[in-house]
Amino acid sequence: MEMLSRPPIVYDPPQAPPDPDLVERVLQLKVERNAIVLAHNYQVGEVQDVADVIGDSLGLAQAAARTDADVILFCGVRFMAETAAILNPTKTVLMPDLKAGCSLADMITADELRAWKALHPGAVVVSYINTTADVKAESDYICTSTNALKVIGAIPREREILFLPDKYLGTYLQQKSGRSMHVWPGYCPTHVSIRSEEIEALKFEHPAARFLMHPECGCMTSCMGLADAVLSTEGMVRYVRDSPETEFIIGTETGILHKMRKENPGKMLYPAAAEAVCPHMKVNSLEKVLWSLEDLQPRVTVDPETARRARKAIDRMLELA
Ligand code: CIZ
Repeated sequence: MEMLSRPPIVYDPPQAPPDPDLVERVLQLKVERNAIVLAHNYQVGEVQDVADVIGDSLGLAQAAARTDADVILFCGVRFMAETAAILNPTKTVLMPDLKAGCSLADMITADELRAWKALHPGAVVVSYINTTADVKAESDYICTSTNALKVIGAIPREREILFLPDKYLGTYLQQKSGRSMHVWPGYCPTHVSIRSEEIEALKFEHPAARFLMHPECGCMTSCMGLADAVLSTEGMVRYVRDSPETEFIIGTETGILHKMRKENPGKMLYPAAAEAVCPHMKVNSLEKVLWSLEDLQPRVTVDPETARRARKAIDRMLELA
């Protein structure tokens, strides 16, 4: 009965609307610079609201490849802008703030991967898209949470697999594919803050709510049984949009709720953990978007040889997807 006396959960508080002059100046500059603004699903609302495309890292990198804009302002974290730069070597790729890194991507370096490969000669290296360009260049395949099972399924069963860097996604893939893999012990600190106790309490308060879980969640083992679906960010956006259900518990970074709420005004969306806020994603702001468009800085570049090798691994994934 303890759960009945639990204080109500304070969901993400409403944000003050941005300065309309700032918004206006950003919109003008996009035209003057022939720039496209791409925003990841986890960006703050005011950045999403001035974006031309909102999506996951791969979808945004592909949108960058389709555009005839001269300038791509990538509002996400560094590995995402690097992926866009690798897929679009002739375009100017900017980020509002180069300090927007990724704790998960930083959990394995290219040197560490080379040492790991040396212990398993002949193994196939499958790297999650949350990796630096240097690590991608050492990989055979890149995957996203949308296509990881397809990528694993394309590798002959007799081949040894090194999967990196997320141990929870790796565990999920092993369970779903029935393949045993060597998994790097990395994790996303934001997704680790999502706990099964909170989900159980939310389900108790909202019994009709569907729980959508991201495979990076640290509570993978205890949360799997509670999940109605395990999905990537784009998978969650589509699920909420297309489902006839009206209540959802969203098990990923809370920035995604902005887009979901705009698209689904009649549906109730609860963050699985109000504290699942990525500090790196939140480094970007509308002011920094403006400064970046004004100065055409900071630019994201990838060493051409690293980009060539990383691109091979990305292209292998794209051929399968
Ligand atoms: O690829 C992305 O954008 C990430 C990191 C997660 C997802 O599920 O979309």
